Amino acid sequence: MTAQSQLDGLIAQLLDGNRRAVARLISVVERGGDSADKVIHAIYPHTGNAHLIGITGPPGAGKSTLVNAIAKAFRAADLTVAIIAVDPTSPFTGGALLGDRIRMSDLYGDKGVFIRSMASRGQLGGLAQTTADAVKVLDAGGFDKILIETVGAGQAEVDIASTAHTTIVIEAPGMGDDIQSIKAGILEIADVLVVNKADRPEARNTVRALRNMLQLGGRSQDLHHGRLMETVPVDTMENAKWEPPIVETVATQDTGIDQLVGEIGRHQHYLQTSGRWAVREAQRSWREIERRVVANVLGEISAETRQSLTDAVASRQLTPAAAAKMVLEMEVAK
Ligand SMILES: Nc1nc2c(ncn2[C@@H]2O[C@H](COP(=O)(O)OP(=O)(O)OP(=O)(O)O)[C@@H](O)[C@H]2O)c(=O)[nH]1
Ligand SMILES: [Mg+2]
Repeated sequence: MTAQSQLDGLIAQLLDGNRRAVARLISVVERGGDSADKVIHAIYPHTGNAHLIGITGPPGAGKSTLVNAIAKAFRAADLTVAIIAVDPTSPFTGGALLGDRIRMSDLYGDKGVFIRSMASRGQLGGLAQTTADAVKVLDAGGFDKILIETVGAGQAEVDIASTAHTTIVIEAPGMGDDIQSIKAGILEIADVLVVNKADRPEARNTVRALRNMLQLGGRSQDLHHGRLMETVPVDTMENAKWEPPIVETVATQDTGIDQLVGEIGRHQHYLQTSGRWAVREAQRSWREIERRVVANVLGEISAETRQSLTDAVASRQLTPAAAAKMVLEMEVAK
């Protein structure tokens, strides 16, 4: 059997709901290259049905425990669930996240659940791209809900979270100064805020800090170029507005999970009824085009060329614009 017909067979099985095909095709897209492109090309028309849910927050906040609890709640509602645990800080898969797998073990053996760990292995386009491709495989595989867990570690988690329709930002009390631990930028991507470990007394402070930050940030959402959007009719404003709720949970005891799952459902409903679902799809599409353009152009540049251009710009011998032009000309000359 040729590699091509083997791939075709796997793709047919995937679209038929075969779980083994899911795992094998994720490995193919993880490796990248022509086979990955072929897979994505074949499955792309079959994607766009899953609800993608990003879960991010600082290390140890309880993301995996919460993902486990959310997945169980979806399963109870007879929805199929895929979980991708992404660790941008680790170059390895498996090892670092093994703990997660064990914690999620009560979901093992359930054919309606698929769990996969991913780490950054220097892929072209980066982990965000690999994750987006794995999500496509899962989407085409027919999973209703795709949960993407990413540890909060700089820009990476913002990228990966923005792959989702609904982004859940988890905080936990006692992780240093409450406000300091909540990074700027993270609140902007949050559709639902969770204060986990609500069994701890300090959780009250975390909730209060988040509420204050939301109120401060919330006002600017009504501003456009610094002016209030008075021209927008009130009913449209109401429709277009989503106030991120703050949900308190004790993931280890399944406390607050019903409310959290309710808010996730409410957000999905909001996206669909306000027209925002299409807006997010468009944003996601453009971000991916952009990411691929950059990866395609820069991926071919050698480390030496990169270094010499960087040095020339840093030492003011070349402007950033001139360097960019040279990179693009190298691309055209290929
Ligand atoms: N007291 C308390 N402990 C919790 C709660 N949720 C999770 N934990 C514990 O917190 C620790 C970290 O939980 P994880 O679910 O692994 O956290 P995580 O955010 O996935 O961690 P990383 O993936 O390593 O960043 C574990 O020991 C959990 O049992 C909670 O609601 N209350
Ligand atoms: Mg985890």
